[in-house]
Amino acid sequence: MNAELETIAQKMVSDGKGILAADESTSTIKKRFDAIGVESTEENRRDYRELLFRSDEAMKEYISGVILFDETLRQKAKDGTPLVSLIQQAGSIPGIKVDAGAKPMALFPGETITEGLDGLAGRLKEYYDLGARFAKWRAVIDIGAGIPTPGAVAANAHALARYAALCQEANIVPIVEPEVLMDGDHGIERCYEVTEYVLRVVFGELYQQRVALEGMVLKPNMVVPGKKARTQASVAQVAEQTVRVLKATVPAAVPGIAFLSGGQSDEDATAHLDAMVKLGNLPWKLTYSYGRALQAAPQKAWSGKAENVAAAQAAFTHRARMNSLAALGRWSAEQEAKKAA
Ligand code: 5MM
Repeated sequence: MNAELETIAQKMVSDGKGILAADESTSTIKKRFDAIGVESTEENRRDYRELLFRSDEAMKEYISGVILFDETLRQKAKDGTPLVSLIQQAGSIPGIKVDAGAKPMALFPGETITEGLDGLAGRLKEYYDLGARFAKWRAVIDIGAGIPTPGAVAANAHALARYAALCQEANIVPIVEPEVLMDGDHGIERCYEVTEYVLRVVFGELYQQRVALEGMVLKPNMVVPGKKARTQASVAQVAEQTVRVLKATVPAAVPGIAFLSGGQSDEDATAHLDAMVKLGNLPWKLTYSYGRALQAAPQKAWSGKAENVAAAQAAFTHRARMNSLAALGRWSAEQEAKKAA
């Protein structure tokens, strides 16, 4: 096993630290900026991400690594410092999203296949030279009438495993992200069933493609009911079902599991993580790799105005601190309310 990969993977999930998913592609960041009335120009995207990476306490204490979009990996801060250097100076690890997005899958109506394997070996070499030490690839699995199908899950799992193998060969730790979406009106049982199936297929493919589990990080969804489900679940139910499915499917050799937030409210994402860690007796570290649940508050506070930078940094630091406490199993609703006030 490659010791460098193992060391990086362990650092990504070290105690009380988690990952900031700031890898929104151009179309996704436009949607986020539209929501706060900010034009999505290269300069605005730079200014926004720069304010996150210059949030000293958050970056040094709570953020082990940042997933970047290609543009950001090459961008410089206002004063000319590469954004990658800001992340490194804080002791955090730069990472890169390398998939080319989920595209409609031929002959599988309503399902997608994530693209981006062509030429990936060459891109990974360049990304390593630019400072990236881990990467991310997201497969998207939707739940609906007759979906997901075994064919689409197999194709996505195969692509995830081929990506992970290419990363490890390039000395880059792969984050393997099979996201079962929480859209729809299905119950928590259906989410459990699909998540179990997807994880079993993904780990089968990782084995076939010779991926060293010690040198990767899993980024899964939590087991939750669909957003439109009539019966929502308690924090305890989500925690129990999620840990149960992970124990059933994820080998102990995986150093850590860093969840996506998937559209949960900021506080739900924190409370669920905290409740899982509090269950204890886990073979891997559990932490966060949140996009929306870490950034919704700072985006709103910033709203594109230079005079709001300090408020946005405070909002980001607060969410990062709350999630850090959750990853340690030390978060409480009282603490959240007190700090927010
Ligand atoms: C930050 O959003 C990531 C990139 O999305 P697109 O490729 O669609 O632009 C996304 O993959 C993200 O890393 C994960 O879904 C986790 O983010 P959330 O918001 O679910 O925590």
